[in-house]
Amino acid sequence: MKRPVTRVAAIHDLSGFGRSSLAVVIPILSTMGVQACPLPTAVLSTHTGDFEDYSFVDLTDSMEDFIGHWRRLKIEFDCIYSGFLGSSRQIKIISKFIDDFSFSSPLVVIDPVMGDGGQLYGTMDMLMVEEMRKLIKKADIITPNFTEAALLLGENYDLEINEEIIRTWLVGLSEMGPKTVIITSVPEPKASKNTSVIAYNREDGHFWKVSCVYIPAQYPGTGDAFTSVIVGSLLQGDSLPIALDRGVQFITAAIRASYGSNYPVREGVLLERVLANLNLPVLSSTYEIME
Ligand code: PXL
Repeated sequence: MKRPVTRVAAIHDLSGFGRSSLAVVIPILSTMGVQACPLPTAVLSTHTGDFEDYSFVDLTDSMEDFIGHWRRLKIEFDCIYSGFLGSSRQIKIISKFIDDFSFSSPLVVIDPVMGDGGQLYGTMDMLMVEEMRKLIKKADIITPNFTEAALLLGENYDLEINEEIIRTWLVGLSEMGPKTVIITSVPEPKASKNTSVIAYNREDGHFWKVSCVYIPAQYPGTGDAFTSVIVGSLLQGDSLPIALDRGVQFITAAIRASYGSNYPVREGVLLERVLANLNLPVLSSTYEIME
């Protein structure tokens, strides 16, 4: 019997305060009518950006037992979606998870969360980058930000990038495994007030771009929110450019709601104020095809 809602294995940490990872992924997928089944990688009191003395419980040892139970239950997933991971061992566990649950042919989406603004996050190191290069081989779709794309490719983080170079990055990342590569926070040196999301689909050879106005605040969890909207949208049957549009429009609305009310950046975007936008039809579309 066909299930009435699609089902995602959501492999991320749970940070109690600061709106990132599962605290963002679950409400977005639920609002989009998708069942999120969390496989928590760690539980933290807050996310690790801009909070000191956070408390952290690593769940690496329990993950294999949780997965074992899911395997005995023979759960069928329509999508496997991973984000922030706590250790290189977790990457190996997820790689095996993807193999073990391949029987229902899930869409494998890997958000290689490792850093931002040209820097690795404090809990990451180059071994994680190495392991992430192996994990993305198994992905259908990856959604690195500009920093993570540079790390995966071993390229310099250079804000003076142009479209020709970013195309080579997209193709290079796709040659590492994933059919679809979506790079977020791509700087636009010619229009410094803008940033863009640029995507490549190896199967049809198309490059897509959605520009957005840059807002000078780095809210945590926006990458998690963006990829969650992409996952929800694709599972609802949208095409890649429409999914990109929906992701960018949602994040823009969330950042504007927060920035406009001077909300503390480290607490993340005012998700609760904009979640309902996900149920609106796409009223205006701004994607461009890059020829
Ligand atoms: O949003 C990415 C993320 C997820 N989880 C934790 C984080 C971060 C980014 O800082 O610290 C724990």
